[in-house]
Amino acid sequence: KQKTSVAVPSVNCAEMQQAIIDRLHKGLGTDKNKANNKAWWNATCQAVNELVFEKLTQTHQNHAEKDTRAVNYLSLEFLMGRLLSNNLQNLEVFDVTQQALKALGKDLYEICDEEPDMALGNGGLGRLAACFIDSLATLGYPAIGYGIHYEHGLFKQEFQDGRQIERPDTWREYGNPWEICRPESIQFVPLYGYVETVYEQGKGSRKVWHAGQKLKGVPWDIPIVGYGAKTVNILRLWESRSHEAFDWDVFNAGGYVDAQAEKSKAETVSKVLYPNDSTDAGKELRLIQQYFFCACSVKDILRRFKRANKEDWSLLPEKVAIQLNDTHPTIAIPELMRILIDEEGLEWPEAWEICQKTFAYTNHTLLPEALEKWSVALFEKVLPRHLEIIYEINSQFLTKVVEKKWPGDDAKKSKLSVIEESQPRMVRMANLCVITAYKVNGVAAVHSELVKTDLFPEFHELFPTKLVNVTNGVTPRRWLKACNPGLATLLDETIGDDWVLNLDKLKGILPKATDSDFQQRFMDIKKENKMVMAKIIKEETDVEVSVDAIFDVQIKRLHEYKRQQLNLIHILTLYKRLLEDPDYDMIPRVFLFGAKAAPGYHMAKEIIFALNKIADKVNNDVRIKDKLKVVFLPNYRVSLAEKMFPAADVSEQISTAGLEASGTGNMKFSLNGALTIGTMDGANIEMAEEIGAEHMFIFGLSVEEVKALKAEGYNPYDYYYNNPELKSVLDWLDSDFFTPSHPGLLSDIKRSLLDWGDEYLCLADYESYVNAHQAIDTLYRDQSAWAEKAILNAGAMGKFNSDRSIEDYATKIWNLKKFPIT
Ligand code: 26V
Repeated sequence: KQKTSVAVPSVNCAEMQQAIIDRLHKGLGTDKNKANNKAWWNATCQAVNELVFEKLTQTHQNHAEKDTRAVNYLSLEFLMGRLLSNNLQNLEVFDVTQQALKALGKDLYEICDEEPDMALGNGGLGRLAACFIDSLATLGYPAIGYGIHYEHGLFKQEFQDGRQIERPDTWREYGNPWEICRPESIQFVPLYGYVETVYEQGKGSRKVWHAGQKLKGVPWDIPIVGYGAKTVNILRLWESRSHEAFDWDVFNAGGYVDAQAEKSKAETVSKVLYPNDSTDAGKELRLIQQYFFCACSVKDILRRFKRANKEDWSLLPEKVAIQLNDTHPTIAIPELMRILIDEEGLEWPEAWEICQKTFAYTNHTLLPEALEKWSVALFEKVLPRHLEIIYEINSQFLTKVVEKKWPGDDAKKSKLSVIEESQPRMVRMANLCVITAYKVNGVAAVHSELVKTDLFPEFHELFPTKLVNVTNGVTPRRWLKACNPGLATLLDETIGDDWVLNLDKLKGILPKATDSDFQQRFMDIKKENKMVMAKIIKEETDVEVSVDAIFDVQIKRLHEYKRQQLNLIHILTLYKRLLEDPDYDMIPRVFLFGAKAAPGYHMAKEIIFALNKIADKVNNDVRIKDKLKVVFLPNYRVSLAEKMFPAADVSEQISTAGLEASGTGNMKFSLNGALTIGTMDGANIEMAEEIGAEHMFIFGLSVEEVKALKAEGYNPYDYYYNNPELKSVLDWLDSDFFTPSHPGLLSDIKRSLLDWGDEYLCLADYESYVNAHQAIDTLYRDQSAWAEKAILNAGAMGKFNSDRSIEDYATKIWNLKKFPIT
């Protein structure tokens, strides 16, 4: 096949060699004989930056000159992972750099492995933001990502005696070659204090917020290189520092030590990313984080706007779209109101109209415990002026909108109010978002429907065009081209290399699904990826696995609704069958897990512990002749994910129907040729539409069936007593079989599935899940039939790329135009 978009590297091999050597000398003060791999990595990054910065300046000048409409993506999380190999790919200089380093006696893959992950996010929501900014740049949309420059990203996970231990992540300990500090764009952020009403003759009154503290926000810019490197956007991350002028007062009053203490308090604001833990809900520092980053970002947006449009505020919604990634940046809404009214002197109606045309909000979860609420008292203390503004927005909404639609209906008012009249009173952030935003979107078709029917039905009645769907997607640059070079090459040869920019082209491999040569090559690539994974497993856990076994993988945050515990009881089922019948006929299976539990989430940590204990026992049991292995890889993160997706045969997407908003790992697996065992939930449903459900292993209750079962009263004991095999594996958890001489250590898992009600219906779906696994075993025996389905899966993934998601946002929500860089 002809190459369709021949990469023209902007540097040749000799130039790249020279650039790297130069950076070793002139950038790092070392040379090729002294440099360790870290230094080589750093020098390579610096050499890449010479290409990036030029394009960054070009993009910036173009956008500024034409004062183009841009989207501002506000997110507390950007789970970027590593940037070197991605930037090399997107600049189309990966091969040249590989050759250059080889000539210098270095291996590019080893050098890439030196890079610490930029783990400034928890999971799905943060990784989605990272895929989105890649797509925005690739498609040539003017966009800025705004976030926090955390000193410590998501904690590092270690296991001690099978239990999760959290250690600080130190990604930036020795600096970060990708970021550029922009002291010329610092911002100041007020906090605490009180609000004064100032009456002026003939002018009525105005509000003055006398802050009790001020923080300084220092921006760090990370260039985001689009594929093909025409557009280079930025991710702007704010770091908090103390505001010297503020501390100086204390200092002059003789409080040198106090001033230093104030300083370190200010610096704690961007110190650490909160793990998504319900125990963190309502923490003062988290609210300050949110406000700090929103205030810096809104001021930065307005500074750019003012430079181009002077004071014509009515133009703001034409020039600026602000996307709120979940409710975490909601405080940007009252902040924009405050600035327009208190600082720029606009009247309320005009400011409110501008806000309503500027903000859009994405909902990422229906779980009630994840819907953000803040106590009114905390708000009053930290952000007194914002609380006043929220009260005013709410009162106008209740009197002008709700009262008009449902006159005299107090129940409706109390349900829709931004203020929950509970003890203590709470501010509901999602309500504020839905009232203000001009569009609200869910992240997969079924999820967006549930947002309309279950989460916000009254809002949907009030604003029938506001709630929309944008199905998630993943970037094929990182999640196929970079992480699976074997498969990428096969695709290049088969369908041409422009699938990277037009993933619908993957359809081109569908006719090859039954071609035995193609099947063979496809499966050979899978085996090579499994060999790489097997080596990592050996290094990390000292467990030996066979690449002839089925690699069955569940990688995602640990949460009961994601049902790693269902996977666990299925593993016990197989183990028991093997112990009872040594000749039990099954294809050897390796169950792989990667998952972090929120530090305060007891049951999640128990599940990790149980899986580790079961792994110890299973992996060392000679009786089962290596037919079963269980491996829990520690410290699951983006860079490990990049090795696991390409090596998977089976993808576990087994959430209780209705609870996984979308999932994005499901897409990455299928794109890399794994078959899915999954429920009809989130994006699995749309994947089944694209692939054909008969090419997946769909099991379990549907959303409607879950609702019906819960309504009629679910009793897990019904399943326990009716299924002897299920009963025996659950009872096993009470013994000391997995924790010798310590019986009962795994009992909480059994209790949660029986006595505590099995909220996530594991037992209801157990039998159907076990049968689906049996079907996997059967299919795998026919390698050609398996290969055919794997190819049909990968070939059907065109829809699930983040370029399509971004085009949907651009047309359905942002009204954004591409901007060709000249
Ligand atoms: C909640 C909290 C609460 C307190 C502190 C920090 C924190 C951080 C995050 C969250 C909520 C996370 C919601 C989330 O990640 N949702 C996931 O979003 C993915 C992208 O849309 C989607 O694929 C997953 O299905 C969904 O669970």
